[in-house]
Amino acid sequence: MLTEDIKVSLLKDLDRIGQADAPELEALRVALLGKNGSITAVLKSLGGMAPDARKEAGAEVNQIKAMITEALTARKALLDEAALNARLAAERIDVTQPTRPDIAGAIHPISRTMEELAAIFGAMGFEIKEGPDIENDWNNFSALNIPAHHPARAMMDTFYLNAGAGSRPVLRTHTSPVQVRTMLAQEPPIRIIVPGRTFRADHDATHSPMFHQTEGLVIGKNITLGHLKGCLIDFLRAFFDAPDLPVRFRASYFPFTEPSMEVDIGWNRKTGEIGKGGDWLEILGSGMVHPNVLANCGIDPREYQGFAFGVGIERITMLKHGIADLRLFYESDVRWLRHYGFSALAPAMLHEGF
Ligand code: 2U9
Repeated sequence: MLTEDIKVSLLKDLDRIGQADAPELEALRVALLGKNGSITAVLKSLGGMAPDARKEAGAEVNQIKAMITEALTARKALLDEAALNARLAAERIDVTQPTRPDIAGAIHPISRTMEELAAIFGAMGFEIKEGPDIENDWNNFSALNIPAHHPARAMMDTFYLNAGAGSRPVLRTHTSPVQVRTMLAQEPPIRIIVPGRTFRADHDATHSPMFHQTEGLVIGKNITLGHLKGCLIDFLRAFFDAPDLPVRFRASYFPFTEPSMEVDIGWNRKTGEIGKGGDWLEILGSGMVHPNVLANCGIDPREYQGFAFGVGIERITMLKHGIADLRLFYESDVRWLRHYGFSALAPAMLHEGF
């Protein structure tokens, strides 16, 4: 049998539990049920009792332990609920407050153009893929039919990173490595666009060491130059919001496509107006994916073919919005951004036109 002293003390503790705040409650739990707690001590002391006394005392102490446990749990639930209610009251926000237009942010024109491309190509069934800025030599060059000493490597003014023996990581010079990764990872049909940051060691009014591209890749059976032309004409007319925009395809050379074509649009050289004026302006590069590139990426060129294209985001953004100097994009001048930026509340949506 438990001594009256112990019972009275435990019943007092029960009372204290009912009044405790959170830290006191935890202290009481430890003092009673913890490893060195008083109930734990009484339970341990049962071992030294005679069998009959142990049975009686055991029943009593277990009953008290159950009462204490229940009281601790109930008090904790009550305190938790009160704490939550206090937080909900304190953190209440007034959703009826008007917005503050003077400090509203704006979507950067580069982001806006990439969103517009996503909307246009999304409507044509393209998926959007992204990949790392730091690439290995194979993904950035070799897989794309640009071998070790090919002049295209020098042409691209590559930033090389220091690394251990054997490997030589690069800042990707185009987003093409993402297309390589995609072809290695999934079976055709493939229809993707790849927006992202790219890097070349070049810096003047029309070149930045960091710039943005969106490249596209379509791989399937019986994909032809006709698909390439239709797709790019539709893209350019939607992007420049000019249904009759003249588009011209001109033979060119890239190591990763064959045949390759540069794409020009009609404009007025004097006024900068796009769509009329009789002059031609080079706007993007494209071509049918070279069979070597398909084979390098695990796709049988006798079974599949496809087309690819690349567009410089800064360039088409400057043309569309009459931005004169590339460097303005990166100056983070909020006055400039307020003027050229776009509302976050009016995202790029194709059906409204851009
Ligand atoms: C794979 C196969 C083919 C991507 C292509 C171009 C043509 C092109 C330039 C446009 C302006 C780069 O930013 S820019 O200077 N790009 O002219 N890009 S075809 O061809 C690929 C890519 C990946 C696997």
